[in-house]
Amino acid sequence: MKKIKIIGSLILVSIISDFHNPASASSINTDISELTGKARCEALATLSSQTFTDLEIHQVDYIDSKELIDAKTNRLNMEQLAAFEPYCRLTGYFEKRTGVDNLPYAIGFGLSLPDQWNGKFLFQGGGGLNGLIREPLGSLAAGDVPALFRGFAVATSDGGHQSDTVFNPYFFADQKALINFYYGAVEKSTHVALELISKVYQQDPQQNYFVGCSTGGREAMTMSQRAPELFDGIIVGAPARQTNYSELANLWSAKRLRKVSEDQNSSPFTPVQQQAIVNELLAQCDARDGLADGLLFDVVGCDFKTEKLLCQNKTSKGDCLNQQQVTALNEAFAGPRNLGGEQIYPGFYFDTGILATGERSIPGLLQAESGPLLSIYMDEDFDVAKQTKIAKNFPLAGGNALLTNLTTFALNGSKIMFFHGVSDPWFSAKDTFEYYQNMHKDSGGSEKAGNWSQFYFVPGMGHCGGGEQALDQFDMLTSLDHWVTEQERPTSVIATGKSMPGISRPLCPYPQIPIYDGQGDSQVASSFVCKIPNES
Ligand SMILES: [Ca+2]
Repeated sequence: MKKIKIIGSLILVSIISDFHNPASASSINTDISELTGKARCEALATLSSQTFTDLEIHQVDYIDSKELIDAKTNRLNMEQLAAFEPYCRLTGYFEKRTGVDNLPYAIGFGLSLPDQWNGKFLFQGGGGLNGLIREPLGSLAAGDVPALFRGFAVATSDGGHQSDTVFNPYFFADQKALINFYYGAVEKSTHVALELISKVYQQDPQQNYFVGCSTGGREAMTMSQRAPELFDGIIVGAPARQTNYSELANLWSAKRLRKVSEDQNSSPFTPVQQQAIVNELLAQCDARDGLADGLLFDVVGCDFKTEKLLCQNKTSKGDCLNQQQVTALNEAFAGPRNLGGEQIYPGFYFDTGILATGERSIPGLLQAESGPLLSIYMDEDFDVAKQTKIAKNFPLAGGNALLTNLTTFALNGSKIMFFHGVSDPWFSAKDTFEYYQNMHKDSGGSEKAGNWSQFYFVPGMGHCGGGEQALDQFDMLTSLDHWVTEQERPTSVIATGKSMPGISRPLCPYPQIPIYDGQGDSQVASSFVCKIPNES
């Protein structure tokens, strides 16, 4: 591995071995299309500094061994790491400036260029409040083989500000940093990446893709809404699309539940009661999809009657709820309303992951914890007028992904796939699904919009993955790629999960759900058919 640092026109070789001086590097530049592998990677540092006046290449590394990748930080499993292929990794900064309070700002980006390019580009969305340049690998929704190791050139961005942690809100004070966080950084980084790719491979990508979850999911949505001709295919996972109101809903839900707990500082439900809630939910809704398997695929059709949990309807003690608890449970999941009774955020689905303790994913809703941004208000009484005002004026609100007219995106021939873990306690699958339906309404109706957009519920899954019992491993990227390049609309996406070894299921595009055929091995996906519930 070799590290090259360039600042402006000055080249600093941080690990000096046989690297060339600027003059000889320049001569490499003219022949970059003839170079491959490590030599091309080394030449890239000079090429980019000559091509972009505003671009500062921070570091160029040739990654020729999987040992050089931090699998834990990058959340790569053994299979994903085993798929390794060598690549050139570049990080750089552009739009450097001094912002408010004399703080330095820039847009940082990362770009991974595989030795064996498949002619395609993928932008990897960010997470949290960004601030970090993550390793561009494209592993999300890509099953066992990250996009980079399939040959995609993969880019990512720090969102336009720099921090050591992903929840540092310091940049809220700076207008341009906010604009970049809203949408500017990913769009501009995409253009820089595309320029670099065409210089290196001497060819523009044939397809551009965007895949992101959480904040990355919001970025993915934002690109479909604000840059409708830039990407040919987009995967939106659990988008942080209106964090101000989802955080308000988290706060509301946690406070509503704590109000009926004995000490008001924790969940009102004992572990036995939590399990009883999920058991009753399973009893009422699990078999709606044809099989009582612990996976609630008929998310939309499940109308959970919580009153069945009341102690008067139960014989044994300890596994039932009193009326106050049932009311709190209903209200917590129904989501907050303003003083006029208007719904502020759509609330949450009941699902098996609501009792998640935090070991495999973020604590589920029954734990009565708030989200990360408004947790400071957990010690106050919930005042709906005050909290709604705070949420409305929250600095992130300007970046909410609200636009529902995707007609230009559709006319461009682009495709978009949404997925959301039904047990996600931070952002509700219900909210993303409502957006999806409104987007259809405003983009030509469901029949037309269904030709270029799909929505997948992932039961049991927490925020972007994990869950007590969930099939959170799936390769949506292959499906999207086929849809874009071969015009093959995906019929299902096969999912597996570490928490459910040996089990596979098809995830089906709404309104279909996987229905067991009643004959085959109920463990495996091939025994299930995607159908609309209650249709033969
Ligand atoms: Ca089921």
